[in-house]
This record gives sequence, C-alpha cells and structure tokens, in this order.
Amino acid sequence: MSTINYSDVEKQFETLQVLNTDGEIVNKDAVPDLSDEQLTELMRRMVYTRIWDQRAISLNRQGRLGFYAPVAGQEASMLASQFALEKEDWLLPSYRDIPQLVFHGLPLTKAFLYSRGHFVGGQIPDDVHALMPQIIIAAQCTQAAGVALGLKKRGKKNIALTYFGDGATSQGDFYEGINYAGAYNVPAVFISQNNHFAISVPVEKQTKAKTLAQKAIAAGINGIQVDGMDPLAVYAATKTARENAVAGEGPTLIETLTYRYGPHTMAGDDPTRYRTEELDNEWELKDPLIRFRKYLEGKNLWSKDEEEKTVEQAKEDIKAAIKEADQTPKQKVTDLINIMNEQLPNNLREQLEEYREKESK
Ligand SMILES: Cc1ncc(C[n+]2csc(CCOP(=O)(O)OP(=O)(O)O)c2C)c(N)n1
Ligand SMILES: [Mg+2]
Repeated sequence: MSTINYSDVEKQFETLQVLNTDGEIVNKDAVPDLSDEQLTELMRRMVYTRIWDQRAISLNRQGRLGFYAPVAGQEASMLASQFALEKEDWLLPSYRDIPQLVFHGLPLTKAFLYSRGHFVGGQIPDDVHALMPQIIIAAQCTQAAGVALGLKKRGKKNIALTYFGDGATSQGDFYEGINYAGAYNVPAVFISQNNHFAISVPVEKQTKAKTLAQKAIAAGINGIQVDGMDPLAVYAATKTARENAVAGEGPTLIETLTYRYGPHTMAGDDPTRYRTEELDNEWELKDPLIRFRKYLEGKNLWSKDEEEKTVEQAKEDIKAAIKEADQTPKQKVTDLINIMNEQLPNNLREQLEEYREKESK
C-alpha cells in the first residue's frame, strides 16, 4: 500500500524570496520585470501607506475614525500584489485591505467614510472594479470564485483577486471557494496573508499543515508560499498567478508570510497578551520598507528627499480627505432604508415614515 505522506507534499512548498533583509537579490531568476519608474512607485506606495497607517491610528484615538485594522508590516504583501493587477481586474478585499482598495481606485475620503460606518464609504464608484471590504471571515473566497466565473463566461482577459488572512483558511468558505474555482477553472487568485495570528490565535493552532499554500493541492490548483516582507517576491508570484489565470491555466493560492506590527484592530485587543517582544523584534528586522529602501538606494532610485516628499504628500492627502469626510452630510436612517431596499416591506415602510417625521424636526 502506498499512502502518500503529507510531509512529502509539504517539502515541495519552499518560500520564494527575491530580496533578502539586506536588500540584496538572492534569486536572480525570479526578479520581476519592473521598470525604474515602477520600482520607485511601489516604494512610494509602501511609504505612503506606512504614514497613512500611523495617521489612521492617531485619528482613531482622537475619535475621528471608526473601525480600523492596522496594516504596518504588511505593506509588501498588500501593495506589491495589488501592483500586479490591471485596472479592469476585480479586487475582493477584507477589512484590513483598504490600501489595495485605494490604490485600485477608491478615493481616500471613501476609505475614511467606510471606517466611520457611513454608507457613502461602501458605495464603490462604477469604474473601480472592487467589492466592499468583507467582514465575514473567508466569505470573499466564494465570492471571488463567482466573480471569476462571470469574467470567464464573458470572455474577459481579467482576474478576480481576493485577500484574506491565515485564520480564514480554517473556514468552510475558503475551501468551497478554492474548490469551486478549481472545478470551473476560473481566473481567480487567492492571497492568504499569513500574519501568523487570527486576532490572538497563532496559526499553529489553526492547522497542522506546515504551509497554507499546500492547501491548493487538494483543490487541484496552483499554490505558492512567498516571503511576504519581500515586495519583489510578492509581485513576481502575483504577476505569474495573474498571467496563468488569464491564459486559462487556472487559479492560484498564494500564501504571503508576513506580520502586523500593531493590534488586530483599534477596538481594543492588546497584542502583548498573545505575542512576545522577541517575536515582534524578529519580524521588524524583516521589514519590507527597510529592505526595499536599501535595494533602491543601491540603484540610485531612492533618496531622503524622495522619502520626505512622499511623507508630505501622504499627510496632505489625508488631511484633505478627512476634511472632505467631515463635510459629507451625516447619514440618516431613512437613507439606509432607501439604499438597502428597492421595494419596502410594510414594516420598513412604517419605519421609514417614522424616521422621516423624526428627521424633519
Ligand atoms: C465568520 C466569522 N467568524 C468570526 C469573525 C470574527 N473575526 C474577525 S477578524 C477574525 C480573525 C481573522 O484572522 P485572519 O483570517 O488571520 O485575518 P487577519 O485579521 O489576521 O488579517 C475573527 C475571528 C468574523 N468576522 N467572521
Ligand atoms: Mg491573521
């Protein structure tokens, strides 16, 4: 009897790394084809997002933002993957993936309104191919399979790319999504950002599998694990997955090994209760901005001046977007009822009248 031992499969999932922590190329064959302008733009986006994250945390503490899930540490995983997309590709983000949504075209003001729970923040402009951030863990996996099936049926040369966490790979929707995408051979890319914790639960408690990428095998789809702190590895893997999907070669599951420096959300979890300082320090040494900055400085593509300009630009944009968010009319209960329902059942019609009355006072 020859049962295949799972460890034989696991061994095949080596972590793809292109840039090491010192910003040196360690895998020449995997260096993606990016122009100097593109490399600089990717660095700009990562620096911009780090500043935005800091500002968002402080605005949240001042009570000027609502729900916010910090992203520092995950910039390469988030932004280098989105960088591989075309404008017409569809993005299905989770609550943490707001930077990708904004670089895919969502105005920053809407991102802030979303954080405040304002419906305008959830109204994605028609020319932005994205769904609202998903709060239900892994629900975007089945949705991505469906969106990708639609693209395939319409003969579009585009993909649906979805982001979710390590914890999400324990959910039924994740398995259903990758299985369906495989069965219908749709152009979907699934990115599991393994930041090693689902709120306080470490990934080792989620699964016995050594990698999350290997879960692709049972669904009959491609799988790869990448160093998620390495923008070049993340970009290379996503670009290849996109090309394969568009060529009809099926979906890919990408696992990015990453870390969030901050808390799960600003709602009150205390990471010191479930993570050690040693672990935090270990990951901060792998920081994506540090290694990419070193790499670009070595190519004369990044300078202190460029860094400062980017920081200033981020601060200015955030200030303007918050001002615009403040000026957006407050949402009313009647707005919510009307936006959510094309036809009103009797009970809601009664409530609509009741609130119209209250709001007119
Ligand atoms: C179906 C469902 N169960 C539970 C929750 C509560 N919840 C919110 S975030 C989270 C952890 C998710 O962890 P992970 O998938 O690793 O993503 P991360 O937040 O680390 O990016 C949980 C359990 C939820 N939103 N949806
Ligand atoms: Mg996680």
